[in-house]
Amino acid sequence: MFKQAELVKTVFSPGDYPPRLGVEFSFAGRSNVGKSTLLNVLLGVRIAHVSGTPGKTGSVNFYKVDGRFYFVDLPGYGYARRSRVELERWRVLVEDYFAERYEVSFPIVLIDIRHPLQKADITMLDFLRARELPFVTVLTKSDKLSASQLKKMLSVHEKQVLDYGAVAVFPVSAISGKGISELKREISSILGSYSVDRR
Ligand SMILES: Nc1nc2c(ncn2[C@@H]2O[C@H](COP(=O)(O)OP(=O)(O)O)[C@@H](O)[C@H]2O)c(=O)[nH]1
Ligand SMILES: [Mg+2]
Repeated sequence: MFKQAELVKTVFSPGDYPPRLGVEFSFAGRSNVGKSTLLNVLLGVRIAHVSGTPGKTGSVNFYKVDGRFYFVDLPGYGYARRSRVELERWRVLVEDYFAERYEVSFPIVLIDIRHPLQKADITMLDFLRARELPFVTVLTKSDKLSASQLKKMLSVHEKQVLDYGAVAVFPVSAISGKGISELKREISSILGSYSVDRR
């Protein structure tokens, strides 16, 4: 479905963005939630760096997909051992990104399905709700739960994120591939229906 991808820009400072292409999908989540892994699975290539050590990437990475839209990899949040200065850098960069790309950015928020919402998840969800930004939620690592736990956590998360403004929720596993084609279909459908005048 997504055939070709290239990293076109790694942004460390506010304002330094590539030209708009129309809609872009901005992936957000706590560090270690599985963001790089999901990007690689969606794109079918090992393009995003999967890290054993959380909290490494402090940049906004723009992947151009099939020459026509971006997947934007936002810096991960919630890494406990991050300094105040780094946290502030994160906030400034992410706030600037959404201020600059408000009209074109469609957030995809990743949450680890195994755990209830963490403080950092809630900060991100509050941020999106305050800006009235609709978003898609991806619940990662579904392979780590039993069928009954999965059902329970899915309903817990669904209830909360729909309240925050999620338009759809997808439990996925990068290991089994479960939920990936449904997520791809959602992304394609947003691409198809998107108009810059929407907001
Ligand atoms: N079991 C399982 N592990 C996953 C899944 N997605 C990611 N991981 C693992 O979680 C860890 C963090 O993944 P990474 O993609 O680097 O997370 P990021 O920090 O959010 O970019 C790695 O060890 C991945 O192999 C998944 O769906 N299932
Ligand atoms: Mg990563």
